[in-house]
Amino acid sequence: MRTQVGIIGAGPAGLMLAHLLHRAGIESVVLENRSRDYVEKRVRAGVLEHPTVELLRETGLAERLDAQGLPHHGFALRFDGVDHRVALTELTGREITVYGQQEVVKDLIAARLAAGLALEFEVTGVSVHDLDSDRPRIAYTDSSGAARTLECDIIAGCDGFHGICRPAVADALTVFERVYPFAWLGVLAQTPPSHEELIYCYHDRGFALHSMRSPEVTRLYLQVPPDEPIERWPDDRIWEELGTRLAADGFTLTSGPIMEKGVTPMRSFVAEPMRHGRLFLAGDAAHIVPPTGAKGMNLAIADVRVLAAGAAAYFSTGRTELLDAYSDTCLRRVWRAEHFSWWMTSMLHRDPAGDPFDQRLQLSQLRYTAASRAALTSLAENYVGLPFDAPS
Ligand code: RFL
Ligand code: PHB
Repeated sequence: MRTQVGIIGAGPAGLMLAHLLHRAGIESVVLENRSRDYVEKRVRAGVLEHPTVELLRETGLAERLDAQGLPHHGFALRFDGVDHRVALTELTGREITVYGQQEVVKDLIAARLAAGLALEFEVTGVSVHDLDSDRPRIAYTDSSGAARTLECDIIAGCDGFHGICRPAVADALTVFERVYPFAWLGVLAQTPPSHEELIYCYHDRGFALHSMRSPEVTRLYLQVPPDEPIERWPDDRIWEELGTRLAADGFTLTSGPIMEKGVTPMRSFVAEPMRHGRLFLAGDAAHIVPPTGAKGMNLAIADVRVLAAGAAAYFSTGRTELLDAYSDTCLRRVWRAEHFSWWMTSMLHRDPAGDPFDQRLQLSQLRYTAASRAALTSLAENYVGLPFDAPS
């Protein structure tokens, strides 16, 4: 079997890359080790940056997004029980859209299958070979148990943080990493949001976040210790803790049945360069941000936009300049998002070591951010997403 671009992973990065390549007339095969049902139900990100939404619109993927996505023009920073609004649209002229990552994934899968293009689920034993040659190969076993080899011009490693692509070239990469002394417990609840906007809340007992998926479904997070067993958090305890941390004058938290809950570790991670030979890493395969800045999925989409443009230039003219610049181009945006996510995380979470000096710095930063139009504008322009081609 042969294709131009072999794509490993059907998350936002792999599926969006396949979509952009198809629009540029480039053939690809997407290989995913999970089932379609699993990938479509995996609850993750919920905030789309302005440039992400524009790209989905420009490439014909926004029909459901425009009908069901929730445009947000601001969010609240809550501390000392008081809200300080970050007026995103007033400050930047742009907005974010709340639309679940799995909805984006569903839209991308539907578009790919409707066009009759190659997307294989439940493959196993994926490995990459001959990355330094001009005929790199992917070996795998398909869902019927047959051993396959896919010969490619380029391989895209879009297989997330726990995939096989980055480890396959680990010797050639430099890794930058920070692990935080806390995690997020996330819940999805069948209950209307308690506030029309997101609330990022700093509290003595730890960070809390009020978000949503629809007018009927609320998404909430609590800072918890790393590796916290979920069994320690029966639903009643979750609602009680959320109620305590999110308490504010005139605010009532509406509870309801919890449909899903899980604990996510927090990490900052970048592997450089994002390319080795004919293997290009994109999305979480190359970098991770803590979720506080809502950047992970948006970065994955930004990477594959750069990769698709490079591939289009290469396949139409044989020129490699854009592909050669892929890693440097992506890393500029990646490090901006790394800084922003680290900054939001550091400002809003309670360090379990509880250093009083750090806590006073945090409160000072929160007060200054909430009171200064310059600081608010900086936060807002990073949050809504810097333009793809902005210098950074
Ligand atoms: P994904 O989504 O992990 O997709 C990788 C795909 O590769 C498959 N795979 C393999 N396939 C074949 N062979 C193998 N050997 C394979 N190994 C793995 C996997 O099954 C999977 O389908 O990576 P991608 O595409 O780079 O997308 C990245 C995003 O998923 C991620 O950055 C975001 O979810 C992060 N994130 C958020 N991002 C945002 O932009 N906004 C948010 O509000 C936001 N909130 C979050 C988040 C992530 C969270 N968790 C659970 C990690 C909130 C949370 C709680
Ligand atoms: C979410 O709705 O899942 C969400 C929102 C904002 C974040 C992270 C996650 O910063």
